[in-house]
Amino acid sequence: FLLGGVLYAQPTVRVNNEKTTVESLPDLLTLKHGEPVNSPEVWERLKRPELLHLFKNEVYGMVPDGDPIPSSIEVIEESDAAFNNKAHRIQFALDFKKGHRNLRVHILLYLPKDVFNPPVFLGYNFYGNHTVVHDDNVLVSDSWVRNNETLDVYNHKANQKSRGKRSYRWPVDKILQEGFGIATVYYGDIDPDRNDFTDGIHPFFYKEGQDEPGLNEWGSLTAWAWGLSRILDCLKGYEATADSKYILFGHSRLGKTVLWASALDQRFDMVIANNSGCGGAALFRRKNGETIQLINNRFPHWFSKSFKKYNDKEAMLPLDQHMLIALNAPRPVYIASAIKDKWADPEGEYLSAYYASPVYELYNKRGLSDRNFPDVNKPIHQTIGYHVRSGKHDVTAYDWKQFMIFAKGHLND
Ligand code: GTR
Repeated sequence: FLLGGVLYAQPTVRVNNEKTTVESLPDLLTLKHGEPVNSPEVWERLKRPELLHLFKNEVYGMVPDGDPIPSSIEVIEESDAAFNNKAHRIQFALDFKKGHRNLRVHILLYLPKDVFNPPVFLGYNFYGNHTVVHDDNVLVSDSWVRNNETLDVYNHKANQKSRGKRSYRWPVDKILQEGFGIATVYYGDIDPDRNDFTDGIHPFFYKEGQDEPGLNEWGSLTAWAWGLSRILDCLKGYEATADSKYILFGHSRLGKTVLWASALDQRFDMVIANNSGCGGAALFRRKNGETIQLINNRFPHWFSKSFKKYNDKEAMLPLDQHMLIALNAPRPVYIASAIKDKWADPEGEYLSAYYASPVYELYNKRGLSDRNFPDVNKPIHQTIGYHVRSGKHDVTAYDWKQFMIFAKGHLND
């Protein structure tokens, strides 16, 4: 079909070489009663809420209604001598309180010294803020952590030994040199990544007698997404970052999280999802690599309970992940894949971004215009950006180089 002068291939997806099935993707530019979505106004007023409702009810689950959870924010450590005197380091404690419950979230923020209100990359990390940098002043979280021999994590407790062990994924020095700030939080501070709904943020929202989320209430992905918005509240309330642009970044399960977080909260200016795969950028209907059934069985706590009814029933879904990407329009979104990361279905990640493009066209922004999967290490930097790099599931220097080029190129979009 033709839209804004660009020819889009029919939204059909072919999968699995031999036993190829072809199923139609639900159409982004048709309302549920059949009327066309032909302007940003109709998209925003009608289609966007319709899709948000579906993702909340059928996939990730919604945040329960109720009064806001009382919280407080405090700077508990800061220095202007970080990174050889080139950066400010600020550590916040964001505390949630209800009855005798208390949840402490540590936010680590670095800002380049010579830039006021710089654009800030914001992303969760997997093993604690202290693993991200070689900086002895970074506080170690008390939250439950997944055991990991290479990171010296045993008994689910973070400790000094893993300082800097994930720094290869976080080129903080380079990010600061390029004029960006960077904020990171251990995702388990918001909700430990295990199938247990008695810990983390969920219990703060329980009604009397409730001890787990209801059918269409939030799993961990929505909890982490919600957490990013609370972290944003905090950074926006801090003078040195109050007017910053925010670029959400997440890898893998945290790539899924950031796409959903920025769909929910349009205050995020840009989003980068790295190797986000099933439940992130990849189209469910391709059933290539990780599938709904596989992900729900291995990680029963990530999505809402209502999502389980789609196990091995992808065709029944009233949505697919091109719609999640489109919920970010017209803000810049970057999808990154790795060619050996078959589990995340690189081509499914690309096609999802491609099929989200018509919504960007409504705003006269350029999405992806070629249905063919691009060559390896040939990035595309339109308002929807994409690359598939060589190598495996990971975050590399190549990825960050592209993210920074993309972010700089689109800061004033
Ligand atoms: C895998 C999971 C993926 C991805 C990844 C990660 O085990 O199947 O969906 O989220 O973990 O987060 O590292």
